[in-house]
Amino acid sequence: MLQTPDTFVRSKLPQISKGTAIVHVDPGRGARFLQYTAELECGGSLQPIPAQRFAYVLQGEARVGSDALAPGDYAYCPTGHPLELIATQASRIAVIEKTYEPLSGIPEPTAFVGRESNQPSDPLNGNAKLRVRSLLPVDLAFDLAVNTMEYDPGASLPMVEIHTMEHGVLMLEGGGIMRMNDFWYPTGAGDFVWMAPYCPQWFGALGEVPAKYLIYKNWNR
Ligand code: UGY
Ligand code: MN
Repeated sequence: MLQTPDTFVRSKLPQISKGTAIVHVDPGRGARFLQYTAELECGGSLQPIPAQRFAYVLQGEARVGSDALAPGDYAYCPTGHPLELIATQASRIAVIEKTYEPLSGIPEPTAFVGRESNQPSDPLNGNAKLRVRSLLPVDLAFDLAVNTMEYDPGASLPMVEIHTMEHGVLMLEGGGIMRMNDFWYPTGAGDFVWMAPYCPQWFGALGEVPAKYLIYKNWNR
C-alpha cells in the first residue's frame, strides 16, 4: 500500500492529548502493528499504552522524562511504561506501536532515548552509496527493528527482496522508485508505504539528493 500526503486523513486517538494522528496502517489493514504520524500542539503528548512504542521526532521538539528530543531523536517505551512524550513545540512524531511478543526467559527491553546521528552508518553489503542505521540495539529482547536507510542518487537495493517480515516505510527525504509486487511507484518525502509479509520489494533512488526512509520490521521472532 502506498499513501501519499494528499490522501492523509487526520483522526483522534485516545493516547494523543492535544493533537491528531495520521494513521498510516493498523490491524484493520492486516498489519500486526500500528503506525501513525502524531501532529502535536505545544504541550500535546503521547500517553502510556498497553503496548510498546517507538517514537521518532520528525519536526519540532519534545521531552521524554528529562531528555529533550530534536528531529532525528527517538524514544523507545516498553509495554505500559508510564513515560509520556510531551511536545515542547508544535511537533510531528513518527510513531510505531506494537503488542510485545515475549521470549521465554528474556525480559522486555527497558525504556531509552537515542539519537540517529549517534548510530553507526553501515554500508549495505559493502555498498557505501546505501547506508543503514539501526536505531534499536542488537538484542533478542526486541521483537522489532527500526532503521533508517539512505541511498545516494542512483543507488538501489541489490535484489528484489521477499521475506517474512512486514514493513512500515516513511519516506523522509528525496525520492525514487519503489517496487511492490509487479507495480513500480514513484515515491518521495512524506509518502508512507506498508508492505505485507512476502511482498516482493525493491527501491532505487532518483534525483539530485539522497533518498532516506525510516523502516520498521518485525524482528527476532
Ligand atoms: O530491512 C529490509 O528488509 C530492507 N532492506 N527492505 C527494504 O528496504 N524494502
Ligand atoms: Mn525488506
